[in-house]
Amino acid sequence: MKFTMRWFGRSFDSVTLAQIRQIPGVAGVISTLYDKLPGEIWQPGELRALKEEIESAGLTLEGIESVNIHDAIKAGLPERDRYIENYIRTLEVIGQLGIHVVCYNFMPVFDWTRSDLAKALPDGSTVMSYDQALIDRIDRNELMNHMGEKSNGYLLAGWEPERMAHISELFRLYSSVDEDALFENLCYFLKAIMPTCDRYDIRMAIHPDDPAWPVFGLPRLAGTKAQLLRLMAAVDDVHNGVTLCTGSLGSNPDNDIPDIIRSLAGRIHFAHVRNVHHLGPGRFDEAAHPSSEGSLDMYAIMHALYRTGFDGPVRPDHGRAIWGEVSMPGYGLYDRALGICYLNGLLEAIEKGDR
Ligand code: DNO
Repeated sequence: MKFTMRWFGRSFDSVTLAQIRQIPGVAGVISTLYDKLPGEIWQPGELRALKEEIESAGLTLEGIESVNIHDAIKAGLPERDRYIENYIRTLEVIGQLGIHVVCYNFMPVFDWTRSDLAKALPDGSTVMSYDQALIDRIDRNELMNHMGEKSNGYLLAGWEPERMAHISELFRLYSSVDEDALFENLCYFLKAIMPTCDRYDIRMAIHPDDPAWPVFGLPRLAGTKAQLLRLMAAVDDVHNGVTLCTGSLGSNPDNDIPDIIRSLAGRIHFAHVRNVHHLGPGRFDEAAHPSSEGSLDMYAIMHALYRTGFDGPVRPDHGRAIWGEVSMPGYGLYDRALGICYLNGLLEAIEKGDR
């Protein structure tokens, strides 16, 4: 597996490529054209410039997170074919530049959701946190303002202000879309893009729902082993795969992550490896990466990835805010760098123990 860091681009990230280059064991980044709206066609020159900037810093571009999907595709509107066509154009640009992993999600209205982006812990660090009871008290139309309050002024991934300005319309759009309809819309989309993915060997990697249960009554289709296996079987092409996000799947204590990894062997194309601390039903804090700091067994997770022959990019995910760092919530340098060194150490121990 290849250790990477997510990087949002020089205009959006508080972390620099030069800093990432100095993290031991990290040779690549996962990036995107962060200001593209869902549905826009990416231009070759823009992506080439991003790739060259990364390479001239001595790193490689190992994958795209994300190419976001237009709501017309998710909701199955008549104009979806036009947006699928645009998505295919973008995949061609990605494929022609030799990039082989694309992460995306199929969550209606919002990408990931949290009730607090900076919950203070006794040690003075802050973490992102989720409490269903708090979410239930927030007017769904106000969620953007709520999330914005502790965003440190950064643009949050998947919370495009342009889309959120029309949040009531978005909720209306999905009012007649249940889980089965959403699933059909996803399969329709995947079947349409598979020939392009096959041609360029682009491995699509759906990001699990975060949290891994329905929020605001919106349907969810990627939060359990059964849902992910159903999707793999429905479009049975290796290019239809999964981003194994341990924090998102792990938000639900019923999900056995090492078992999910084994069940999806060969279809995991990207891994986000982070820890969560379960606080009770519908409640969790994000945690520092080591097993001792949260509820997940990180050794068992890395062991399952190793044993199933996973050879894609892996990255640490949401870190705590520590040592006074101010960044996009979850995406500071310090705690993610600690996290990836720990994951690398686990892997070394697993590999050597296996000899
Ligand atoms: C949040 C991320 C998500 C993820 C998307 C993938 O920090 O994990 O925004 O990138 O769901 O499309």
